[in-house]
Amino acid sequence: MKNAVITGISGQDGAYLAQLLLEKGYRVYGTYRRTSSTNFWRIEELGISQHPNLHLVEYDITDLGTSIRLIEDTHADEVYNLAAQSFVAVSFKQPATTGQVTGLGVLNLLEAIRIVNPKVRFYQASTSEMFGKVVEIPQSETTPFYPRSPYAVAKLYAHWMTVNYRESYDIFGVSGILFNHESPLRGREFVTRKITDSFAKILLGQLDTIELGNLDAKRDWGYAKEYVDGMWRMLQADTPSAYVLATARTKTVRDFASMAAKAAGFDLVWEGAAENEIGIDRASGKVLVRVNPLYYRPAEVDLLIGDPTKVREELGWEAKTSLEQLCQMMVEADIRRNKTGSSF
Ligand code: NDP
Ligand code: GDR
Repeated sequence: MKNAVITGISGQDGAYLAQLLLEKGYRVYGTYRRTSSTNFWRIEELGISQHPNLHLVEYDITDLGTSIRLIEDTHADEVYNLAAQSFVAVSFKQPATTGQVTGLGVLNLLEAIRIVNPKVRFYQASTSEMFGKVVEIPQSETTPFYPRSPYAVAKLYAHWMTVNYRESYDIFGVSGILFNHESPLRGREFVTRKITDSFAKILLGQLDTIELGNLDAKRDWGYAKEYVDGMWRMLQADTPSAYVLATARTKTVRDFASMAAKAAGFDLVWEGAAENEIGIDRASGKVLVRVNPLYYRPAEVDLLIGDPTKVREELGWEAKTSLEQLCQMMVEADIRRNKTGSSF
């Protein structure tokens, strides 16, 4: 039985990856942070929180000693590093914390692997945010990086550290450059889930209007459950490398809002421009979406669209779920949860 460590099991990807690895017969050590109240709703919703092969381990990635003990105590074969301060907007408000967790934290794990067992296979959750400002379309493994937030800069440090530990110490370190991936388990602060949760609430009469920021940002959105399979495939490859996971399709935030509105039974018409733009329901004439510049970022990533050719050709991975299907799935889950008051 192989031992896998997943840092950040309380997050979206951690929950789906744990489910996948348990299905594959792994013993899984999932790390969580000590907090004043527990945060296991995702693994509970997936029905794996009591699985006999799932072990929850208290851990903070900013602590080197704990990182060393984590690798020692778990006898890890594979480590999937998903832990991060992952919200771009917050990284502008807490740049130093983001740097310590999302950037330097990864060095702690790499050092722990180097010291305890350099044979451990290591997955680093890199991100399309590292491409940042548009330099090339679509973005692939060879596109130059131009990070546009403290989060993206921290991730780039971690990305290059993973490369450096591979080249310096022969550690099997891979970086998955994953484009945005969403699901009913997405955190509510991210724009897709904010939108699907809000439309569910509007439908149920619990909310009047959604306030959003930049509606023109374009993202390549895929389904998180499929992306964690890509992570696993990267660690089973013959040689370590970096791979882009993406759908090769891009849509604006406005498009996603229209799609989610439709899934909730509304038909949005857009009026006005920039910070005065509103989305009106055609049937009722009510304003359901309003732009609030409060949600604008100091620097924005305007357009992301990935080229997943390498991962398809080398590892046989491709995105299957369409954005329409994903959006429908998220809206339905949020209607169900808000009906019973069990939305997280
Ligand atoms: P989430 O924000 O949902 O999960 C992040 C996880 O990291 C949580 O379990 C969180 O714990 C944990 N964490 C935060 N700080 C620390 C710390 N100091 N020590 C240990 N653990 C910590 O992110 P996702 O699941 O969406 O993403 C997983 C990873 O992939 C992240 O690294 C993210 O940056 C990256 N990524 C995500 C993409 C996406 O579209 N989802 C795309 C590309 C990369 P807690 O619950 O206690 O906060
Ligand atoms: P992102 O995701 O920054 O791409 O990072 P997010 O959903 O936060 O933003 C996507 C785009 O939507 C615009 N936007 C808003 N965003 C939020 N959160 N709230 C709003 O009200 C709003 N209105 C418009 C943003 O400006 C942005 O352009 C996610 C995270 O999961 C990262 O950890 C990961 O690395 C990248 O995806 C790939």
